[in-house]
Amino acid sequence: AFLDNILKSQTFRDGAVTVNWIKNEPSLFEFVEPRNRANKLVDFLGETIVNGNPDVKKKDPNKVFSKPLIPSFPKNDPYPKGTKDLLTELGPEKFAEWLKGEKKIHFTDTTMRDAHQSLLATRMRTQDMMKVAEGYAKNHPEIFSMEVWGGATFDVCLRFLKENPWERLALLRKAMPNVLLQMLIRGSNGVGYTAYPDNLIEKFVEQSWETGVDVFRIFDSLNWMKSIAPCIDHVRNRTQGLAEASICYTGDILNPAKTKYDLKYYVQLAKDIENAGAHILGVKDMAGLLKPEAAFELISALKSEINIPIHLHTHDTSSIQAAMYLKAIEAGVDVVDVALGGLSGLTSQPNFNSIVEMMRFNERENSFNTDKLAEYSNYWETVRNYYYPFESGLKAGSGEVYKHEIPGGQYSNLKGQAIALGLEDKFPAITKMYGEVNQLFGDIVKVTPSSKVVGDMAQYMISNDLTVQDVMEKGETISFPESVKSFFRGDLGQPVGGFPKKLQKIILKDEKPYKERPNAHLEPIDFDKEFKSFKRKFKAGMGRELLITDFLSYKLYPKVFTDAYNHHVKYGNVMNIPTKNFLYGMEIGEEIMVELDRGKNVLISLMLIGEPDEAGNVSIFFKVNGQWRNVVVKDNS
Ligand code: 3PY
Ligand code: ZN
Repeated sequence: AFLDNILKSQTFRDGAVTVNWIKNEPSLFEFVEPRNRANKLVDFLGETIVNGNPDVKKKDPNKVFSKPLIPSFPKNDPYPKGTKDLLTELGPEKFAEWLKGEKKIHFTDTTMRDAHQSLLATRMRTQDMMKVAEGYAKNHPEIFSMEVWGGATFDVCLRFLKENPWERLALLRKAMPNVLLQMLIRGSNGVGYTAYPDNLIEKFVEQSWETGVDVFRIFDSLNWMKSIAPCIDHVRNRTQGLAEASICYTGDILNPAKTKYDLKYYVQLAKDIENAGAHILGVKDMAGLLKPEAAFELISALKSEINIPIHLHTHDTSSIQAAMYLKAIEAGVDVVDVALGGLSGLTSQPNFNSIVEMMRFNERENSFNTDKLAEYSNYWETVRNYYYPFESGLKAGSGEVYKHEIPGGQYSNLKGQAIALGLEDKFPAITKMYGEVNQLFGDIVKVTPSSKVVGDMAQYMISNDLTVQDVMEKGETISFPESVKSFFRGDLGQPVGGFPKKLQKIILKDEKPYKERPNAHLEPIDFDKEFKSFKRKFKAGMGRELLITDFLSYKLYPKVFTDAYNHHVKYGNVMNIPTKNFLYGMEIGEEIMVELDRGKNVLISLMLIGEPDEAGNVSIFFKVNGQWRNVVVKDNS
């Protein structure tokens, strides 16, 4: 269209072209095309080229990327049978029995959820997963499950990646129809940081199943059965999936001085979980505190006391968790969580590739094609480069984790925050304070969202130069962080052994705490009425009908959803822009292909970038499917 305008221009035809001609003839830039989806993408790219992606705080101009190699797979072959087929055939009860009867050790691959949540601040984009999803499911149908959803991914998808988490799930389901897909759900807190009405969680579970989740790993951040049990019911009543309810492991059962969370405590909790109807027991070692010998004792005791299969999760923050798995496997655990090499280790899960090798010739060996697994590990290692701004900077495992007990996902976040704030030297002080705050709070279970409360308090105390003694002695004069007040009010439920009374009074001042389920204070959602008004409020902007899943996103994260919606109205669906360009814009001469719709691609090349004018506006020239397109972006620097 730009070239057409040039050819049509009288000035051009008269041969009166001067250096300023292009600048002085705005009609050259008037294109007749409607503002279609391709144009919106170009607007997004223009904005990113000039002002950067707002989520990328520090860009390395010298960074070079290599192209990830996608492992080959038998494209035209049907999917080999996997665990999803077995679940469909047997139903959840019989499936759990089958699993319990299996001799070989089974593996859950967390690469697409917890691994990048714990190493790359959850920023992995759908596109990078989709490039390998079908091939992985065809090459490795022996996998027990793929953890692909829930935890922090829901929030981050919408907030930072401007993707629809439900779309991610649906796409992965389609690409991996033969193996179980797994999610992490925080009991009554859903995929959020606070309790939601029961009927919202129920609808969320139902829609997650409808869209593709098979295994629901349910936990509560205080191990509170009153938050876990209703969620088990939702899975049993609304889905044909598996309720994997979890105990969150903290402390050290081998330490006789630590009596709060001892073996008896965990066995009782496991029994409560089994009695509440769970199909599988999860043991969620979110901070990687479970030591090898302790794992042997714990798993042995659980195996003899309960009848459902056991699925073990850990983080390799200490760097010795492969040893722990070996002992747990010896004691009879049924499934362990691992991440592909390139995204494993440190605050992520132990290395899948190596654990498979560790088990070779063991009586519980589960053999995988390790050459293929290595290709996938290499793929993720290369893809990981694109996400370098989100790396935590952690270089080695840490034995300190047994002191501060910070969960894997939170550890890398706190470290990243400290570096970003120039407080790297204060990081040891923050982690130490985290441990002290935990004791001050009565030694609580720490996992999202209770871990966030402890982290908020520790950071608050370090930045305000407060000691535990200051809090206890001068607490009336301190205005505590909102999350801390909310926790002591009872909004996250009741901790094991209750709240420390004196501290609770100091923090809440005149406010009254409560002991019922937080949901008792929340109005149920009137779906008919509210969904209708939601559709009126957000009509027309998505270019498609609004769905109940959109409504759920909105109810869980109203502001985040609204921002993502506005982004969508302005820029369209940015999910298919290649990650390099989504995060860093384009270089002159670069040509990219973006899928608009299934099979409908648009070819975008960046031709030139003008100098900013006096008002700071920059003209950027693209070719979109061979047609010139110009966007003007205000440089905000
Ligand atoms: C989450 O809740 O996101 C977690 O990964 C907890 O470990
Ligand atoms: Zn985890």
